Amino acid sequence: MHPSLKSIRDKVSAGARVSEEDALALYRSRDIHEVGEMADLANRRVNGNRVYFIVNRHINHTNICVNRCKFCAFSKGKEDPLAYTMAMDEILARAEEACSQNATELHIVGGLHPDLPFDFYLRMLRTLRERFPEMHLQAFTAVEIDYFAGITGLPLREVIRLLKDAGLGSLPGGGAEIFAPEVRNRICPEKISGDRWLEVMEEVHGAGLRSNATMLYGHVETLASRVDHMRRLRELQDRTGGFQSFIPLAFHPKNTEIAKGYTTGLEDLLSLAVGRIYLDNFRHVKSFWIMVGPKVAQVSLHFGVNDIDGTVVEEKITHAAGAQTGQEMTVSELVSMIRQAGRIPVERDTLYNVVREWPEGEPT
Ligand code: V47
Ligand code: SF4
Repeated sequence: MHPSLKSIRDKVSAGARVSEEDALALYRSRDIHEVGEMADLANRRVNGNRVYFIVNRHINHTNICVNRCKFCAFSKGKEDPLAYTMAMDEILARAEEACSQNATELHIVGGLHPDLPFDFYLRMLRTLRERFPEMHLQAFTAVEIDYFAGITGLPLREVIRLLKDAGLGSLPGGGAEIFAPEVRNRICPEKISGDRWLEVMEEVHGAGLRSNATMLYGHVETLASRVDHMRRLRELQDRTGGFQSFIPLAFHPKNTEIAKGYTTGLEDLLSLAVGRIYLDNFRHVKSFWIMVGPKVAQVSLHFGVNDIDGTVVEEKITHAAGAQTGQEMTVSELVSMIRQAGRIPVERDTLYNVVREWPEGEPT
């Protein structure tokens, strides 16, 4: 073992917090076995052998966006022939299909549309809640919430209150990217700052809503900027406790303005494992199989991950940027993938209540 890893290992074994220097040393070591074992230990201490998944459906209601993030192949200008905005009927049809497949969550995110009024989003939530009262609505990134405040002139707190009253259940973790300004200004100069993303999340948590947190890696960021990103997440989580899961997102370069290759399996596993070790106040670390692929997602269950998202069904953001994965995973595929990894599959709802558990030996 690399000598600098020994003291980190001792901290992890003792359940003590690791420092930013430690996180950097873990990344730099590239010692996937050692880092993976530490992450596995940290994960199993809180989650045992259980691995969660969710039956959900993603809905990306529009790809029209006033921002032009350089890593984004999904967004289009209003006049682009590939631009689309779903009518309420199209959204409802997707929700209907999700309901018939026993989904418990709709995951709704879209671009920052120049013309849609705030009322469109409130109506969307209300209509979905009326028609599908059992379905949890996880919708709108912190970036979209900030945009709603901008177009209405309302304070953040009021925007969140109105969305919550209309049926918003929680927030996904998108839009975080990398907080450090020197990276953020290169990859998404028009996007809200990292500070503002964190401010929105603090307000969201203050309103009693939970959220996730992501980190986009594999573009122009440095390892130090990844650690800085996680430090800010850990600090906010210490204050609010409102984050449910950490999801590192692997950058996909196709059709984007960032000339980079795809991330490797080793980078993907290391990002998940270091996230688990450093973010000791996040209970859940999630592999988004759409981005890392089902094979790495499965192996990651031995590298600190305790959650695989999800059935998904339709995914446009990563597929616009060259993802080679499918867009849907069935429950039995998820269950057997988790089982083959020697773990106990648990279907969860958005807030990690157990929907169904597959004890060892029970057929799917
Ligand atoms: O914010 C955009 C990322 C995010 C690319 O909270 C890209 O449970 C890779 O946040 N290559 C949206 N990533 C998706 C997201 C998400 C996904 C799954 C689960 C959850 C959750 C959240 O996708 C964006 C951005 O960071 N993204 N373009 C790209 N070319
Ligand atoms: Fe718009 Fe989000 Fe794409 Fe940025 S990542 S261009 S904010 S849709």
